[in-house]
Amino acid sequence: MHAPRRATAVAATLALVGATLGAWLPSRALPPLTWSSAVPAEPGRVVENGGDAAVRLASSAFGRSGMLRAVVTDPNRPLELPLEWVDVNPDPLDVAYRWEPFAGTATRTLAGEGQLTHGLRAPSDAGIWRLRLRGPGFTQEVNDLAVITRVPFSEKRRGYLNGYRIGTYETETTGRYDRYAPPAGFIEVTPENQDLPVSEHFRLRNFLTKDQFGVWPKYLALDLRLIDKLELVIQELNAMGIRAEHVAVMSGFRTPAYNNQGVGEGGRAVLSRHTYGDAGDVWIDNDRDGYMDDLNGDGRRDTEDARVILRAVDRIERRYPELTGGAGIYRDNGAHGPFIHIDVRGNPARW
Ligand SMILES: [Ca+2]
Ligand SMILES: [Ca+2]
Repeated sequence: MHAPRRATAVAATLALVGATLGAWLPSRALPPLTWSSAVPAEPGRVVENGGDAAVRLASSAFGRSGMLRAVVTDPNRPLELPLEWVDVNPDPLDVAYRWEPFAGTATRTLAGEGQLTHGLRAPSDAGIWRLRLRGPGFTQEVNDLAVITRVPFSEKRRGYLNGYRIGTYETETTGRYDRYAPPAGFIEVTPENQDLPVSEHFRLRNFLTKDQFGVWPKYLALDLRLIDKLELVIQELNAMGIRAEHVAVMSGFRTPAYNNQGVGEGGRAVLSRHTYGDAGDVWIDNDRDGYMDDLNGDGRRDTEDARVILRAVDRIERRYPELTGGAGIYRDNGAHGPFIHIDVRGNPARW
């Protein structure tokens, strides 16, 4: 009898909090708290994880594909995570949060904590983190999604970041703010975190530049919209009746230093989307033999199979225009098999 009235009261409180905070925070700084009040309150419990959770992430946290397992942001930035309360008991006014480092992340300082009502703020250090919430009668770690904070671009000196060679972006001194501006930061990849899943099918190390094999840590620009798009392509292929379980990534992020080695001779562009971490050269490789699979079932493994992937890309871009980008098909050249380049540059391009 009382539940509906209580839910209304909570919604009203939240609206009030939102209005108050809106006066001094950027409008996008508030975590979009949403409530599902179906489950009755159960006071006094300690929740670690699993089905007894007090709070969960709404499906929008996992991308269009629902398959993302990480978000990438920068230290100290306001962070939106769509938290969804599974009951009306924890009043967000009383919920505190802190960041728990994992996957080898070392904390040099207190990395950030606060009250949820002030909005989430990303950890003050670069690394890999989990959100931990504590309220009256419960504590809970949000394990479904890793929060990755980047090392600021400004820490790159003379083409190197912490001993790792990155090179120079052509646009570093031009003051560009569009999609060809240098990335704001790089993900630090270590032996301990290289296997971190960024989505159901992909890990950090899949997108590293293929050089400096003995140098650690490595650095990576990675736009998770690319990962979301690749996951959607996998889903779309399976919906088309084409089995797609494993995607081989021949080339993901390419540092400008590495990319520029191929400018001219192999037709690489100076402002390649690979240097921004939003492009992948991939093929479907369910049998993991390092070569494109026969997707169209004609007994051959060639560019026609890459065209099958392109059809899935076209369908995804029609459905999600915000993931629009380039797609280009490349043939076997002896050094590599056929593959497709996919990116999320924002405008359609085909070659
Ligand atoms: Ca294969
Ligand atoms: Ca074929």
